Amino acid sequence: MQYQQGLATFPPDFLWGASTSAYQVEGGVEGTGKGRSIIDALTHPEGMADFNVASDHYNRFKEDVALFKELGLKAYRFSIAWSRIFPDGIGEVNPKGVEFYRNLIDELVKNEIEPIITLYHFDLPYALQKIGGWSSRETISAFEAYADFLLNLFSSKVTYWLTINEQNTMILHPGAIGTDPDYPMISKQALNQQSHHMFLAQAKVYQLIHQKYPMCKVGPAINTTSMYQATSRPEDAIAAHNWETIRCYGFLEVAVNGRYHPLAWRYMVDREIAPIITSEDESILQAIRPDFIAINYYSTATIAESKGDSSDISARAGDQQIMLGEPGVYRAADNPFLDTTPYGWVVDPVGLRLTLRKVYERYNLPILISENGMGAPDKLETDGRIYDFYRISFYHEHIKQMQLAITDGVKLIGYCPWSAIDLVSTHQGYAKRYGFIYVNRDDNSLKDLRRIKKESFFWYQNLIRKNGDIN
Ligand code: BGP
Repeated sequence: MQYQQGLATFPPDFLWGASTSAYQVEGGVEGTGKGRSIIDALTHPEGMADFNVASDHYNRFKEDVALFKELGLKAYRFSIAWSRIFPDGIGEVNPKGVEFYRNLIDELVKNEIEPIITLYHFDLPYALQKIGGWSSRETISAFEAYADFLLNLFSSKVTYWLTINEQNTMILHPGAIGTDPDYPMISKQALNQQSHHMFLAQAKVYQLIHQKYPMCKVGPAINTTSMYQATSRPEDAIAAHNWETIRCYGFLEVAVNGRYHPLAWRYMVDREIAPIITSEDESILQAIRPDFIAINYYSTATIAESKGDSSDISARAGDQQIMLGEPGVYRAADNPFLDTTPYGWVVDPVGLRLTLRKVYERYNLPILISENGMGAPDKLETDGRIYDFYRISFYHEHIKQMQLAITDGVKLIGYCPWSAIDLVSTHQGYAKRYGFIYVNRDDNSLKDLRRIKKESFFWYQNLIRKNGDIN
């Protein structure tokens, strides 16, 4: 739709922010009282950064927050490392961990940056994994106790709480991110059972927040996108709808409305991979809705009808954004109208507008974009600068589409691009950078970990100053 009366402007309290996650940015793994997480147990290919030092944010958070302030951030979305608080996932507390997050939050508040906390971003405590991880219902109560502990400490300073980052990525692509030590030996039914337990844990935290901490707001953070049909053949449209439902709305529907999406459920039952659900579970899921929805949006995908055999599975390497196909469900296709990043992720700003419309019309809840960004092998030039104009153009186009989505009627409350500062990618090392702030290290050497503002830093700073007035 084209608008005759001009575009809506971003609301005055719009949360211009940026994101990170604990294990990808903090470091501080040894000598800090932190327990091991499943991420600490991963092995890394030779020559690729591990997460031990990451961007050393654990030791340099004050300097980083000062840079966030200079950038003009109104919000900073970060995650708390569960095993930094409870080294064993439950029970004894690590006081140094509490102190670290208390200091970080105080520093943010002092600088008038709204802290947005993700409770759990891929890094389950290893001690819980040893007793079954998300396959065990014990993890549900451990998560609730962990959330209660943090809310008790920080609810007066932190309004926005995200429960679980990208549950759909953990369930559908556990191999890519390394979030399930049993993969590939784990069945799809077991993964869906884990997912069900995550939904329950999340619903318990919604309830906890609404009953005990009513000044706070809570929401899920699902990786959400739109699937295009490869041609106007109706069969392609069905395939695109199949995969969009199974990958995105199958998760959002439970997280928001507390019910399994009928198509996603049928897909699981047919393949004998559905979770076991009790009637008590159903009432827990249905008891309460979140206050807002956070979405992580990077790319769209294009989908054709399945041929029903193994030729549906693409030979390329898949990950959370690169679809592979599934016989009887969908086949991945290329989109001749869209470019990709150097890492093969489709760049589609208009798809963001479409996705925002779809999420809002379905759920009628405020939306926070909790991730969106472009991974690229940025280069520090001899003049000491990083000319990431491709990232500026990526953000420019996406923000234009956000403004259109707001004009369409979507209630968008904030934008937290990935990432505030360079950090370690989930599975592609340090060369794949996302930050507004460059960190002087690479996969093979920690160098001096110096912080350097990229061109995109100055661009975003100016954009925030003008409250997103892009034209
Ligand atoms: C999301 C994750 C993030 C982040 C981002 C970029 O799926 O929530 O943790 O890393 O993707 O992905 P990557 O690091 O794989 O490039």
